[in-house]
Formats: sequence, structure tokens, C-alpha cells
Amino acid sequence: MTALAVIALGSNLGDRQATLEHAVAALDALPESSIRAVSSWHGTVALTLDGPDPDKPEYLNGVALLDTRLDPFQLLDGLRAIENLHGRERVERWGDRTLDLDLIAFGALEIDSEQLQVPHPRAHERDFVLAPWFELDPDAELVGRGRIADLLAGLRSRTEPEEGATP
Ligand code: A4P
Ligand code: MG
Repeated sequence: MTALAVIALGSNLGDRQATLEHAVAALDALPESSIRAVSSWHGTVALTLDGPDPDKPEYLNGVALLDTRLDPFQLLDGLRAIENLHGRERVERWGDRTLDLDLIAFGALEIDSEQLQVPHPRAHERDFVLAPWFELDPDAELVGRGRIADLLAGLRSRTEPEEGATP
């Protein structure tokens, strides 16, 4: 059975755009998988465990939709292999990285194992995931969280000054 996987890509070190484009080609080359669509690349402020940090190198983020016959664990192994090809070193959690590939959703499946949580547990609160996904599929829903259009609107109403408010 073919499933639609939503994959978030991020990079904040090196030639970010080249890395992301190679990663898209590598995703398309995974066994029994093909890219359906890729968003534009969005420049975003690095989110660290202490919150947004504009002094860290800026991220480029995007989302790819992948049709795949792999199971989610095989796909996760594929994502890790592609990250490693790009010299990803795991130094600190949420630290700077050449390439991060996260599995955001896998059809309507829900998985909660030590190795893999799907939908990604932090996707619903991340503009840098939801905005590029929305670009590709404005009607998409994040299982258990609702329409991504509503999630994005909620995030933005919390971060943008209210209309009429003095700056
Ligand atoms: N894992 C479990 N579920 C998943 C999933 N759905 N997709 C496990 C991918 N991996 C999943 O990930 C740690 C472990 O999570 C993996 O071994 C896998 O088995 P990691 O990639 O080694 O470490 P990480 O990415 O540093 O940690 P984490 O918690 O996944 O971080 P996030 O949530 O991915 O955040 N700021 C901006 N602006 N843009 C970004 O893209 N990304 C992060 C990373 C932080 N700040 C950012 C961005
Ligand atoms: Mg990650």
C-alpha cells in the first residue's frame, strides 16, 4: 500500500540550499518512494531549547510530500541515512545542523514508540513546519490536532501584535 509521508527538512550550517536540494533528490531515490511535491525554502530564526535565538545561524526550512511503500520505521532509517550522508553530527539536542529530516506525518497513522512518534510531537506548534506544508496542501490535517490552516492562524495570532495595537 502506498502512503503519503510529510517530511520536514531543515538546515542552518553550510550551503543550506544545496544540502536541502540534495536531500530532496535522495528522498526521491529511496526504495519504493517518489517525491510528490516540495515547498519553497523559508528562512527562519533558530529555535533552541531556550526559545528563538536570532544570534544563531538562520535556518532554511521546507516540507516535502513523499509517496512511499516503505513502512514508517524503514522510512525513518532512510531519513537517518540521508542525514548522515550530509555529515550531520549530533552534538546537542536542537543544536545547529547541516541537515535535519523529521517525519511529520505518515498517512493517518499514529505511532508512539521510543524510536518514532508520528505525528511529530512538536509539529503543531512550529510555523517553520506548518507554513511550508500549507503551501503544498492548504486543506491538510495533522492527525489529532486539526487543520493546519487553523493551527497556523492560532500560532500567528499569538505572535503578531493585535490590530490597532501601538507598536
Ligand atoms: N524521532 C522520534 N520521532 C521522530 C520523527 N517523527 N521524525 C527520534 C524524526 N525523528 C523522530 O532526533 C532525535 C530522535 O528522535 C531520533 O533518533 C529519532 O529516533 P534527532 O534528529 O537526532 O535530534 P534533534 O533533531 O536535535 O532533536 P529533536 O527533538 O527531534 O528536535 P526537533 O524537534 O527536530 O527540532 N529551528 C528552526 N528555525 N528550524 C528547525 O528546523 N529544528 C530543530 C530540531 C530545532 N530548532 C529549529 C529547527
Ligand atoms: Mg530531528
